[in-house]
Amino acid sequence: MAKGDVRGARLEALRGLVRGAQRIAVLSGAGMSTESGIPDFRSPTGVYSTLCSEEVFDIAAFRRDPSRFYRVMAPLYAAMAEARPNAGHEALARLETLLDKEVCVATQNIDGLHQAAGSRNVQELHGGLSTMTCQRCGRRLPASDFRKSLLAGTVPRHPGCGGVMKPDIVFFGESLPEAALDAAMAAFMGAELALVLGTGLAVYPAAMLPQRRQWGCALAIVNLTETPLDDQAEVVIHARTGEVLPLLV
Ligand code: CNA
Repeated sequence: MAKGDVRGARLEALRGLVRGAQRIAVLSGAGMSTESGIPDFRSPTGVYSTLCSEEVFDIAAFRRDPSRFYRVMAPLYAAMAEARPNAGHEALARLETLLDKEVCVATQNIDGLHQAAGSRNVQELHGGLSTMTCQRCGRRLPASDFRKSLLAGTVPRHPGCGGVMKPDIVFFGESLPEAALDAAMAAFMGAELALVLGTGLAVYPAAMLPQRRQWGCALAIVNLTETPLDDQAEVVIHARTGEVLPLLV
């Protein structure tokens, strides 16, 4: 759908799907937060074009040289520290608070903005940046304790044992948190509508969730660019989530 067509027939179709569904399972990605000032990975202005390659987010590379990860992450940490929920996050939360829908937001995002906007059932499939765990003693601490070091791009170390702190996010090569993945799968299984928001559906197993068409629910996609599931969806809108979602509530 062209940008100027956001208010057209496809929006009406999406409205109809949302209106008719009580249980909605959402898979969201980095595109949800670009309008909050956080770059995504794979867009032309995304992290992979401007900052680094995928390898920086590989767990083996992190263990070999955490300093590279923290150097690259400094501008992203700065962007996330400043970021506030945008109109898309807020509209999604209002599906629950205003329209009384049962919504599960399975997110690949690590920025905490769905929770900040008021979504109640958020499953962080790739963990979150708000806490960090020491790779030596295993203690978990709030990331805010290491703010100075994170913004400076230096390796944060545990104040007691001196071990390297790792953010509680899922690196390539690590497993997804089982409880979050199970809860997300259950939500998609029981949903009447699967809603894909701001993700290129290139990262597995998260991208698998809305593929489960045998679960029998309708599928709608709002993403700026094409996704591999576009031809399976009842409604596809190629536009910004911050523009489309407020028109639904
Ligand atoms: P991705 O592969 O970078 O895809 C993002 C998608 O969003 C692209 O298809 C864009 O076209 C689309 N997009 C960009 N802006 C908008 C917008 N305003 N409205 C609608 N669509 C838009 O990112 P994915 O989420 O698909 O990949 C998963 C990775 C990205 C996860 O491991 C995340 O942890 C990781 N990530 C997260 C954040 C964050 O937490 N905000 C930021 C950057 C990367």
